[in-house]
Amino acid sequence: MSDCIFCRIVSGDIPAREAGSSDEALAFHDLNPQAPVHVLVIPREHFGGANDVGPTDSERVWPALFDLATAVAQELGLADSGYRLVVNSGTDGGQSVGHLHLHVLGGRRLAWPPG
Ligand code: DGP
Repeated sequence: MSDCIFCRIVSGDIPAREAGSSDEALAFHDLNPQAPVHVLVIPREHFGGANDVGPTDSERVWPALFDLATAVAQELGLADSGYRLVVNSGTDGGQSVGHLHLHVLGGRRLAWPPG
């Protein structure tokens, strides 16, 4: 989608600091980090959000996101100290960009529950 910021990052139109990639997914550092490590993992294909990954795509899309997220966490040294994987969905979930993304947050102790 040409008007989607994250699609434009996938296509290279908008620069991003890459943290990892696979055939299905791309990982890059968040522009507005909420932790010392804050990486976004997105599918290369456009899905508006969690609700838009139907049964046809789910076996391909979700494992690709979680596989790359855990690889990035390992690569960035978070595996032992721990980290959080988050998908914000819709208004109450705090989703601000309409392209499915998984947050990888780590590098400090994270509070729970979220405020
Ligand atoms: P969410 O609120 O869950 O939709 O998270 C969207 C995140 O995307 C937010 O933490 C800021 C980040 N973000 C928005 N625009 C850009 C961008 O152009 N580049 C990068 N690297 N991150 C962005």
